[in-house]
Amino acid sequence: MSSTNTSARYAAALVGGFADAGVSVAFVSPGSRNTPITIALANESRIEDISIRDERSAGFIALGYAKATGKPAVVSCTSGSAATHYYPAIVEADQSMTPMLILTADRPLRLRGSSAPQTMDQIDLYGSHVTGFVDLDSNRIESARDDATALAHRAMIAPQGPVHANMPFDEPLLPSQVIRPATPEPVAAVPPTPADRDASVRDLGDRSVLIVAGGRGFPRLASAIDNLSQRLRAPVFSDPQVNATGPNILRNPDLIVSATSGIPSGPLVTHAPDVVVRVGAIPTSKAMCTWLETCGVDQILIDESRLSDPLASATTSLHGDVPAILDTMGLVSHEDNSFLGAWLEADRVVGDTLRKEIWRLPFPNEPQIARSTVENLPPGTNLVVASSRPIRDVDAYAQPRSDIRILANRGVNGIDGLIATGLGVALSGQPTALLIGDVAALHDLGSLAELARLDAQLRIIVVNNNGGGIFSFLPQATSPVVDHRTFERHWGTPHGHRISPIADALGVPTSEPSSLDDFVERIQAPICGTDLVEVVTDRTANTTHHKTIKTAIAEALASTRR
Ligand SMILES: Cc1ncc(C[n+]2csc(CCOP(=O)(O)OP(=O)(O)O)c2C)c(N)n1
Ligand SMILES: [Mg+2]
Repeated sequence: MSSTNTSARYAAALVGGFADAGVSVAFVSPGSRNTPITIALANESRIEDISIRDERSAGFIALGYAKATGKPAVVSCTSGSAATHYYPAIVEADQSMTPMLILTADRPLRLRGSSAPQTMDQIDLYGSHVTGFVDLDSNRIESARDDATALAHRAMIAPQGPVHANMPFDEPLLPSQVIRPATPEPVAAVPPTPADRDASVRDLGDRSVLIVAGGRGFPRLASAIDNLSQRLRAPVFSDPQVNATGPNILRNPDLIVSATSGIPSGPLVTHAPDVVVRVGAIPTSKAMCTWLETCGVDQILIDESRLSDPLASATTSLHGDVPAILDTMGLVSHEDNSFLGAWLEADRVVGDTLRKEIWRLPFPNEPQIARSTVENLPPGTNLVVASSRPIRDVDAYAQPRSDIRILANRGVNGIDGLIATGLGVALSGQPTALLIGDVAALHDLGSLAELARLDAQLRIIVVNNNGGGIFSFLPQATSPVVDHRTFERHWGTPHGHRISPIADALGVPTSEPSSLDDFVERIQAPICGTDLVEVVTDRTANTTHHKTIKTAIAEALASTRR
């Protein structure tokens, strides 16, 4: 047993150190062993302490919060299996370079390896998926503030990511009186990401350049991409969540390359670039990834991830602060507009054809839902787009808007924790919408139960196609070795559930629009509290709709060459 108040004093100083470093939110899950941290957070006025019952939800909420604000949130839980529920959110945070501070309470050292209740080996619990791990010594009160600063610093320096502090706390867990941290000394806020001063300037001469951007987005990156694209007169092929803006972005990036695969008419064939500047992770567009892998065109990859390029197609790699590196590239402006002009013209043809085809389809259909969601959300909304069809449909069918921000979990592309991620984004204080499939929604029902208790502005739009619609686009759907019943049992996974009645039961207002106008009206409505809009679609009809659109686009692109 430690001396009176040791655990509480250590926790108060540690939490004070986090507040000094700029941390302003903590998601705390109930438990006894983390009592010193819970009390310290409750007493630290600079940090809002929010209680989340389910640690799995709490992890994803912290993830969403950090994606929205760029700042790490604390998650805190008791000892034992509680800590294991953070794992999926940590993996996503690690691979999408999202900062997070994970505090797991532990039994004191003398009980490690024993059969004491709620005791397990928590050392290095998250393995290589955290950017830092430390087993703190809660007897060393004098080092607590430094411990906090070091942890916050580790989470925020590039590459950003989750850090884990395990904290063995001995009894007494409760202090004998309220302990307030000493008045903070002025300490620098969370340090900015250091620029990569070693990046060499890349002179791209007068070569025609295509910029391809994937992974995460943030304002500094968007403006660096825009500036480079204008210097080089380069079209920008970008994932929705990069939130690229500017005159050179392709508004239909996926369709411009996917509709024309095999037909020698797309701009990748008629106006192939001399060099591709790849920014961040690979793009969502499968067609673009396939082209990058096989084209043999020079590719300069600029990234700060510690993960390697899955396409293994980069001819040069520059590693470090991505916007800073982009700013050092192509300093001699290009004069010739013809390459950019050809790509933008092809983009226009694709856009015109898409507009004609998409509104012809009978409501409800998934391309229309993706497009019309992005088109009609109130300005200033954050839109979280779930993995599976939603992100692919937004990529293919929605038109970029500079007055909303798109976020997605593209680190490991899980369909887990997405309601919680949306909730975390909403808790940053801005109205938020979440576009999500039915399987992903069912996967995170626990977070739907958390939602009703919290004061968040979140609209959940569920596209319910009664199963995993994405698998109908994969070879499993048509393979002779998979019969229809096996496909449905293991991939289609129909369940027959509506999400609305479940949400109703949990106190979330719901609607099921019966026409496109009705849907648009629901999406345009200001996001005040929480609500859920459910649209029921059909997986089989969906594949036909996609084919119809793509065929029309391929023909339109081909006819521009005749
Ligand atoms: C945690 C997790 N489990 C399983 C998968 C594999 N997976 C990818 S898409 C998908 C189906 C998703 O269905 P739904 O959310 O309804 O979206 P839809 O494909 O119908 O648009 C599954 C199970 C995954 N990506 N993540
Ligand atoms: Mg589905």
